Amino acid sequence: MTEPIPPGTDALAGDPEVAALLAAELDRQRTTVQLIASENFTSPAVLAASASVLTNKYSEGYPGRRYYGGNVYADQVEDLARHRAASLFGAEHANVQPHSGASANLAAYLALVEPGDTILAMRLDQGGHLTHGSPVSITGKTYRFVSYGVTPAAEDGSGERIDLDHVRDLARAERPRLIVAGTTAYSRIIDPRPFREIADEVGARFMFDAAHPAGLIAAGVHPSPVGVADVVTLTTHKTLRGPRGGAILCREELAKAIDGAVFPGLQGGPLEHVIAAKAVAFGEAARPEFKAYAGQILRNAVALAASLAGEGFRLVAGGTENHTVLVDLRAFDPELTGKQAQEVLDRAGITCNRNQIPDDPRSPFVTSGLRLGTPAETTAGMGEAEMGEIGSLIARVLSSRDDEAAIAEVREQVRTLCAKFDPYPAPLPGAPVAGTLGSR
Ligand code: DSN
Repeated sequence: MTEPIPPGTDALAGDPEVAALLAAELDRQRTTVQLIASENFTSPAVLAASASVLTNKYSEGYPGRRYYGGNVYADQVEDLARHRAASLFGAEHANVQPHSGASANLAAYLALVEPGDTILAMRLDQGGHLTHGSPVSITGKTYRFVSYGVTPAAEDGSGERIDLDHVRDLARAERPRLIVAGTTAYSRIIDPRPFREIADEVGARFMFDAAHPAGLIAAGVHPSPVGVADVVTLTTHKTLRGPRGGAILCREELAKAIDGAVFPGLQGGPLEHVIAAKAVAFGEAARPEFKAYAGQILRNAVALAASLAGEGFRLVAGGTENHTVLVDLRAFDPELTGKQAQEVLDRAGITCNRNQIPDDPRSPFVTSGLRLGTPAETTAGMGEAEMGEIGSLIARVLSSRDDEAAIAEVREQVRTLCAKFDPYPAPLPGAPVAGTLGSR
């Protein structure tokens, strides 16, 4: 029989190789700046739930209708998670089993359309997602996607907004069965209502992929698509600050189709330990502090955008209204690719990802842009002043990318900054001993 592991013990002492890697990753997260727009620092409570004994349990089916015995507590955990999700977002029904945002999107398609049907969604290089019909995704191979994009760039920053005229024209011409709104690299608010009107006009269903703004929506700082769209898919680990995973919200009339699409349509056993962590995150997001947190995410994004613009970077869509800043590197340095920028920033302790900008002449692997986001460092306690400093550090690194001394100097400045904003100042339950592999 295995002994229960008390919180706070070094549970991985018997596996020093994995323990050292996890300690090094914890150290990386604490000593470098995290600007990946789709990442966050979960609470210790979320970490504890996702590292719980529910990982041992098979629970195929849904609460009260499982294919395995012993689900008395798994049922209660999943019920709690789906009730909290529905209440947080004001939805009639929630499915909390999708393993990821991609699984949630696939399940929604499975529930709403047939293979070969036409779906209208945003193109990847315009800010959409792989699961919005990219030819390399199973979505693009299974359904007939037609893509919309953004308006042309404008000098005054008023361009690069979702082109609703194009959405309407395409919908009228192509008569899709489903219209998808939602993005992974778009820095402006997405109003779900015009999409609803267009969908109604052409007799299509409307799905909103809220993977990125889910936390902003929960906090009321982004318009809610719940009750406007037929189905809302989301991830729990981005602005929502929960464990890695997905969820789907819908009206009661679609509940059976959505549930059946997730299981048995697409997935087998749900990850009940992750569902427990989702329940914790939904509970945390319902608190007043979360609303304040979400407001700070937005203010920090505006401050980061202003700092970067002041350093000579062109911002896609002229700035930001959400957690994301999309940078077109070409005005700063026409030779600098997103890939080079990401790599040199990594060496300076600034973590972000390269991203295509609308109509990018470079490939998705190289790109001309960087995507930055503020959810993680806002969790760590950074504010507008720190965002200003980070914008200047980014400019310094990118303008001295062959100067190792300058990069090392920024690395030290980043280390000093991060020491003041530690996302995990207290020891984590069961955390391995830090430092075994040394610091980056
Ligand atoms: N990987 C997610 C993101 O970074 O936005 C999308 O799948």
